[in-house]
This record gives sequence, structure tokens and C-alpha cells, in this order.
Amino acid sequence: AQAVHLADYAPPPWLVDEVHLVFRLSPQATRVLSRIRFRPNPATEDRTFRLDGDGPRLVRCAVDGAEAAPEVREAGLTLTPPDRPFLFEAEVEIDPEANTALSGLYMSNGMFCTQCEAQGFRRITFYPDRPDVMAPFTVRIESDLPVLLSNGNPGAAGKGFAEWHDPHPKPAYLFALVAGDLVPQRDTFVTSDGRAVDLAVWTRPGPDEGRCAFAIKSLKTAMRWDEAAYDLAYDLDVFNIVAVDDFNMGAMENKGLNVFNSSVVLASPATATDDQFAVIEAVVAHEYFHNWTGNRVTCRDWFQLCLKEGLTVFRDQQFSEDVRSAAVERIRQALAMRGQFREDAGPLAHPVRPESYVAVDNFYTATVYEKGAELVRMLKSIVGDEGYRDALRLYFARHDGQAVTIEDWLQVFRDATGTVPEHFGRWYSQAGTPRVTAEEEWEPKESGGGTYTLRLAQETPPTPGQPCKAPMPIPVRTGLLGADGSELVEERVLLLEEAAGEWTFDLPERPVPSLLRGFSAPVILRREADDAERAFLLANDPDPFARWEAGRRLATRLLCRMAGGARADDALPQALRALATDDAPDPAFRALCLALPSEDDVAQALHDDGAAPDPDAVHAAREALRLAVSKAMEDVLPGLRGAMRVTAPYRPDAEQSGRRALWGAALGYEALLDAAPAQAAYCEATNLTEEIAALSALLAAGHGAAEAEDFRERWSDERLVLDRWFSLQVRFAAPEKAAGTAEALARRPEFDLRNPNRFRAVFGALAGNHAGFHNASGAGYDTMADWLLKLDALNPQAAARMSTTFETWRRFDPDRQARAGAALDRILAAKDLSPDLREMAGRIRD
Ligand code: DPP
Ligand code: ZN
Repeated sequence: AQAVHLADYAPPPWLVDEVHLVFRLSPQATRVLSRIRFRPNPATEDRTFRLDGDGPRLVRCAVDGAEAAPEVREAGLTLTPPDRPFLFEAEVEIDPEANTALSGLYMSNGMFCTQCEAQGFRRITFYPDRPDVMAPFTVRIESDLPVLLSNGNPGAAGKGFAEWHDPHPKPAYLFALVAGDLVPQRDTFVTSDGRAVDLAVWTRPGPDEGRCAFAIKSLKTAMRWDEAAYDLAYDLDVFNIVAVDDFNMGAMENKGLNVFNSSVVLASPATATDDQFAVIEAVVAHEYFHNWTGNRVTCRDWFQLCLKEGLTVFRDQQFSEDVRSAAVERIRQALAMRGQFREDAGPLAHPVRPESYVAVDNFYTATVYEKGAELVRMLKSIVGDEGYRDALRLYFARHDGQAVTIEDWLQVFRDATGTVPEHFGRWYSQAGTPRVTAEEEWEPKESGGGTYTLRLAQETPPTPGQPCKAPMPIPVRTGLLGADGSELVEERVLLLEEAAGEWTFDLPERPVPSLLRGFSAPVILRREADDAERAFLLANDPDPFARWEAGRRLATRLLCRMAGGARADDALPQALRALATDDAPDPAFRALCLALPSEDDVAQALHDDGAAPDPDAVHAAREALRLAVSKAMEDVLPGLRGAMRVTAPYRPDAEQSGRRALWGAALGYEALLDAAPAQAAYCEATNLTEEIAALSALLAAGHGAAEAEDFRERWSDERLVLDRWFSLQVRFAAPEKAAGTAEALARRPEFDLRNPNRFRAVFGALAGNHAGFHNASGAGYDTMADWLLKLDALNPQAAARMSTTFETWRRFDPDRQARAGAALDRILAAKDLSPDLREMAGRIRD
């Protein structure tokens, strides 16, 4: 497989005016008949006619009704086209049942379904499978299955067939088809301009039918929100969502027919946790928001993926901030960005807009999604709310129905606001996390008070292929606090545009600076600060993110010292105790503060300091600190748990889930001292959130074997809940046992290599067991490599994605590096390795 480069982009020689598809469904031999109207693209002289096609067997083909004999090679079809618009017709055969890659048309539990992003459509039939070719689609599905769905609005239907018409021109990656024995949960939404839209969430008959209410409610909330916040209304008569068990990603925004991994759509209090409800709400909104940001305005090519994903993630973040707690959501987003920082710090670092790829599916990353969203957020903070609103209005007015680029996106901001910093585009082209260092100076005045100078400087470390970086505009939201915690000046956004900048303030007293409030830029702030100052900010900063971050830094520094042999000191445990018992902050916020940084975070911090982290020492340090916090809070934990216990009927909203989160955090600390409360909580649990919190508390404290067995037996028929059991087994296994546990679980009859959720449950958890995966024996690396290879033979995309578990291997000591390197070499040497996994393992190994 060859690399594709952004610089090589050329417009499509042929455009498509109309697509007509007929599907004669059959599990092993589906026939697809296509009629495609092509016309020469006036924007180019090139008339090469080549259609992508990866797997379909060509049965016959015609040009303007006359039989044609195209050349069909592995990756496509070519023929000599007439020099005018023409009708291309083809009949192909495909085998959905043999499609274990879950890309294109495949079977899941007897249901036909599709996944076409990014390049699945070419596995269905021959087509110019690139996002800048957009066309209206008409689809006829022939099958005896009771429910036959595709994009757009329903047309004629009868015994054994159904027709669909999607009037909105779309790229092939947004095509979808679903057929099966499905049941709908229906609702109606009336748009702001008075059109009724039929909504439905489709599941298999059975218990899943009762688990759609929350998704439908979330969908309606999202539809209303997009009208109010962005003035964007829905544009078809129907909106369908289908839950599918075997799915590579979270969900897919196909026009009018979203297909969802069942784990992000189905929920009931007994079978989903609060966190899962929150994810469902966000993902339903995300996919819905794509209807405008992605579908109506799409990407010119896959290098522009962040154009739709960064913007749509930002929009779903805004939505969650509005319907939940903005402060808590922002902290969660910052936590997600730690994963992006990790990516930026390792061999897989790439710009938000990459410049080359082998398998585009390997670029559905934290950098494109999460950092992409941060760039939109920064733009908004730089141009202001009004400027942002004007820019987005212009974006849709100018580009509706088009496939565009990041240049088009930035131009819209320039034209609408005139104020976009010159070098903002570097954020899209330069990889790596900028380091911002802050230095300050205080010059007292004789008249009292003094002059405070704040100097900021930026530097971005080299990343693969990018040794030198230029400065980027960085908005640093800043507050200056007095000794009593009050704000000495009004909060300001300092825009650091050059390598260094300086700001002065006349102040009545020397301030404590609160920098990067609200996580105003995706950078790492470097500032010499002592623990006392961090403790002060943790106690006093009015900005919730900065407050949380101060506690986080305090804990990370302490854990780094402890990993080097120091003992736990009392400052952090006492600060957490004070916070836990302070009734003023939101319980969800307090729960987030009580969660210690992960072992991976600590390892990364040590690595940033130039040390090779010892995973066992990091693990031991974190365990010791958890125990120290428990002891410092011993007398307040039962009271806290009692106060936070929710007795009202279950609601998955921010208020109740925040209380349950703090309840669970207290229970977790308590379990380290006494298992009885968690054992009782497990027995008394009235919902899955409490059940999992209690079970996790027990397992994390070295108990819970009987409860885990009970959990497995009770939930053996519930695929999604059983995933949690698989995951907990590995996550809480002792480091030396983690790899063996994962291996044993993968050999159980309930383990199904064809189900990506189950694979992630086991092997995602193995990677999440930091000391287990990086165990000195190398067993974690070996087991991961074994199973990635097994998975790769069936599902290359899923295997390639999971291989990112190796991305931190260079952090560790030479012995571990040798073992991880050997595991990667074994992957790279495997016969019939997919291009997907080869690209990833190769980039990681280099
Ligand atoms: N486009 C999907 C999403 O992120 C992923 N395929 O919504
Ligand atoms: Zn998306």
C-alpha cells in the first residue's frame, strides 16, 4: 500500500449528477446494481475515468446502455469514457457474511448493515469513493426481511422491497443501508419552522427495545439545541438510528440513517452506568450535529477530516456544557486531551491536518478529534462569541452543499471578523504540544503596591518529520489573585503570538497568577510553583478548571516524588479532605478532584522530566497515596457517602450522577480500610452505576472475587454489561497477572474476536492496567501482539487502532524497550499483515 499526500490533491475528473442503486440482499451473494450519471468536471482537463472498487466481483457493466469491457484491477475499474456526460451501469456481487472487517456491507446478528466512512463504499460497488464527489442517491432494497432502511426520505415500499430517496447531494462515505428483523421506538420532532420529523431508534426485538428512550430524548434535545444555538434545522422527513452490536467505531452520521454501536445508544438504569448515559447523550448529539457540519458541508479530502470532526466535537462539547455542568464538562474535556498530549509526545504525533497517510482509518485520532475541537474553541475565544456566530453563518451560507478545506474554513473567519491571527493556520499544520513557560517579576512601589510583570514564552518540541516549529497564537486566559483569594484585576485573555511576550500590571499586592483558565489552549504550562501555591489555588481559585488542575499538579508532583522513593506527605491528603467536605462545590467537581492522576499520567510526567519511569514504582506510589488519602479522610468518608447516597428514583442527569460519582469515590477510599460498606453497597445496588462502583471499589482493594462471579452469572445474557465484567477483570488484576488474565478471558467461549466491543473490553483494559501491560516480564507486550495479529486477520481497522497501546514504549528502560520492540517486530514480520496494522506498527516502531 502506498502513501497518499495532501500535496498531490487533484480535483475529480468526473462528477456525479445522480446515483441509483438496487440491492438484492443475500447473506453470501448480494447483488448491487448501480446506475450512475457522470459528467466531465469543468474544473479540470483530466478525463481519466477510474472507479474505486475493493472486493466487488463485476458481473456486467455498460456505458450509455452498451456493454463495456472495463479493466478491473485490485483497487478499481478503468475504462475509456466518452467525451460527454454518460450513464454508467454495473452489476456486482459481494459477500456480506464473509465481511469480518466491518467496513462496507456486512452482517451482525442476522442484520445487514453498512459502514462506509472512510472508504467502505468501494467494498460495496465501483464508485469514485472520495468525499469531493457528491450526488443525490436513490436506493431500492430487495429482501424478505421486514425492515429495509437507507438514507433520505422513504419512497415506495411493498412486499419484499423498499425505496429511499436522498435529495441532498452527499459523498459515498455517508451512504448507509440496514435490513433486518428490527423494531422501532418512535417519536416526532417539530422543527422551528413547523415541519414534523418522524424519529425512530431501531433495535433487535427483545430487551433492547426498552432501552431507547434516553437516546430519543437526547436526540430531541440536540435537535432543539442546534436550532437555538446555531440556527440549524433538520432537513429530511425522517431521522433513523439503528443499534448494531458489531461496529468498529462509536457511531456514524450517515445522512438520515445514523448507525450506532449499541454501546452508545442502548441504556437502562440497570444495564448502563451514569457515564454511559452521558456518553450516549453526547454521541447522539455529535452524530446529529454532523448533519450540517460534515454532511451539508463536507470535507474535500480525508486530510481535512478535522474540518468536520473538530468542529462537530466542539459543538457536542458546547451542547454538553449547556445541558450539564459547564465546569465539569470542561474538566472531562481536559482529561480527554491528556490522551492527545500522549499522542503528541510519542511516535504517532501528527498535525491536526495530517499531510500523508497509508490507511486513512488510522487518522481517526485524538489529535484530529479532540485537538481539532480545541482549535475551534480557541478561534472562538479569539474572535469572540459574536465573531464566531457571524463566521459560522457565513460558513453555511457560502459552503452549503460543498466539499471544502481548512483554508476555506479560516477564510470564513477572516472575512466575517477580520481578526484572525496571521499564523493561526500553524495550529493545523504543526504537530506537537506547545510548552508555555511563565516567569514573573514583582517590583514594589514606594507608594504601596507594585508592578507585576508576566513573561510568557512558547516552544513546541520536535515531532516525527517536523524538527522545527514556528510560534503559534496561544490565548492564555489569566486571573491574578490576592492573598485572600480575591481577583485583583478583571480576568484577561493574553494572546501570546510570538515566541515570547510580556504583560505588566499595576497591582496593590503581589498576586498569585492563575494561568490557562478554562484550559484556554491545548498547551502544557510550565511554571516553577511550589506546593503551597498549588494548594492555595486548589483551595481558592474561582475558575473550576484551574482549581482542579492545581490539585492535579500537586498530586502528580507528589506521585513523581513517591515513585522515586519519597514518602507521602500530608499536604495533598489534607487538601482533598478539605475539598471533599466542603459543601459549596458541585459533587461531580469534588469527585473529579478526588480521583488521583492515572499511572500513565505519572509515567508521562516522569518522562517529561527526563526520567525513565518504573511502572512498578509508579503503581506502588499511587497505591500508597490512595491509602494515605483514605486514612486522612477515614472519619469523614461514611458521612460523605451517606450524604451523597441517592434514594430518589434513578435519573441519569448531571445532578444525580454527580452525587453518585462522589458517593462512589468515597466508597472506593473506604474500601481500602474496610470492605464491608462496599460489600453491602454491591448487594443493595439499585442500578448499574452503584453496582459497578461497589464492585470496582472491592476489586481495587483486593477483594470482590465472589461479587465478580455473581456479577458474571447475573449478566451472562447481556452483552454490553458483560463487557464491563471482562474489562474489570483485567483492569484490576495484579500487575504480574494482568497479561495471563487477559489471555484466559480471550479463550473463554463468550469472547468473540468478531465483536470489537469485547476485544476492547479485554485488551483496552490490559493497556489500561499500566503496571500490568508494562510488566518487566514482557508478557503484556507479547499477549497484546498475539491478539492483535489474530484480530488483524479478521478486522484490520480494529487491530490497527488497538495497536496504539504500544505508543508509549520508548518511555521505559532499555529492557522493557527491548521486549516491546521485539513484540512490534514480530507484528511487522507477520505474513499477510494488513496495510492498516503495518502502517501503525511501523510508525510506532520507528
Ligand atoms: N464520523 C464518525 C464520527 O466521528 C466516525 N466515523 O462521528
Ligand atoms: Zn464525528
